[in-house]
Amino acid sequence: MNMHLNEAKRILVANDRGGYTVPTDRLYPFQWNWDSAFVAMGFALYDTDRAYRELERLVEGQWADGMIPHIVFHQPSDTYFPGPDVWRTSHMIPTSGITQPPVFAIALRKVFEAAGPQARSRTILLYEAALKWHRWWYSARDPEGTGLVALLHPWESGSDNSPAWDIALARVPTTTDTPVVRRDTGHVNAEMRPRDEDYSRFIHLVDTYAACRWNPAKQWQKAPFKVAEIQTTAILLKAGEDLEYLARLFGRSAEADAIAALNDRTRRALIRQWRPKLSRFVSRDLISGEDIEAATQAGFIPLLALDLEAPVADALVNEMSAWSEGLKVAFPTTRPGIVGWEPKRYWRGPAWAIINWLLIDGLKRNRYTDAAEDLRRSTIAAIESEGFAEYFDPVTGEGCGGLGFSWTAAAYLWLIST
Ligand code: 9WN
Repeated sequence: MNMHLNEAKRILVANDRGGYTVPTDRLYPFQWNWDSAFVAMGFALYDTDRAYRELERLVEGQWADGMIPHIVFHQPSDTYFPGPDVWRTSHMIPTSGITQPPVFAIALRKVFEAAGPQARSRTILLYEAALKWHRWWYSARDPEGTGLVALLHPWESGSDNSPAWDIALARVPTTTDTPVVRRDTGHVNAEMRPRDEDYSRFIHLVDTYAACRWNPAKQWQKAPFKVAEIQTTAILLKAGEDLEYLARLFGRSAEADAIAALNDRTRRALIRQWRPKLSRFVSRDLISGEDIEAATQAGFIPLLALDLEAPVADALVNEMSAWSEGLKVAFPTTRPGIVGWEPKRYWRGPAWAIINWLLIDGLKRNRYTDAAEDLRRSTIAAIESEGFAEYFDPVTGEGCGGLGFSWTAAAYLWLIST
């Protein structure tokens, strides 16, 4: 018996708080949106009932307008900042006021495929929640119908302090109405975390949107940070494909056609973000109107949702191998060696098992099976030697951030079974 597999399952049990899984104890004591989607896919491999519970508990936080928030505060805890008092939202169960990458429908399809037809009615309820959320994405975050969805807060990307935000975030003032009382640096080394200045800007944005009473149209008007983002859009498109698949399976043909039309528009928009001179895709800063050229992992995530033409795919995959050369663990979230690259600081360089998960799926979709296999093996090796860390220093392989991490455990379960 693989002892790492037992350990992965043990972590998911230890982080269970009653049908939902916290990312890790103390550092993240609530339910996080995309963490739970990855965790549900992990559970789908051996306990489909628990996988459904994970998604159902997340949906308890869904707002009337369709948004599924990035944090659901099921129970109080004083080990995390910012808590519900900072968010000032009005949902019955306290939640944050922003969202996170929509991995949910990707997970739902996988969970349903594992559970089989007897889980149909349970799946339909979650399908409806996902459909409502996808509609929210397009109406609230792409009101002009471009096909690319925008983020109004770096936390919405899940890649909080990525160099991709450096220029756009620098415009956001560091003044806050709410005192910034960080708790994260009491749990992990401050050098692995975003800086104080980033936190002031993160909270300035929360204050700004709370003053809009979280109304999407007002936020869109007032937002000092607005990025049409390719990682999120690619995830939304892949999730949209899975949603369309479920809609057809459940005989919801009008809904399936509507989703397909949104997917088509997004597919065309995403392809337009390819930049041959960079050999990757780019996001757009909607305030300056400029491309965001920072060299981050997001530029490769469209592999997940697009069937690329051979010259584009070859260039993209060659660029990925150039970034990975000489590293102990791929894939780095920032290109090694460039200004701004910090191999231990959160989203500014480290490798993350869940990003690798998306990239492996994308490489396979585009038939780069050897590259996918290399990444799969190196991720497994990192976890087996360092444990279920939040992320890994790509140069030394060292496990960093929080330990006993749920999505790393879920990713491991998936990596060894695929
Ligand atoms: C803010 C829980 C979350 C992940 C994010 C990761 C980190 C939170 C934080 O932890 O973000 O949402 O406080 O740093 O960046 O991707 O979902 O694991």
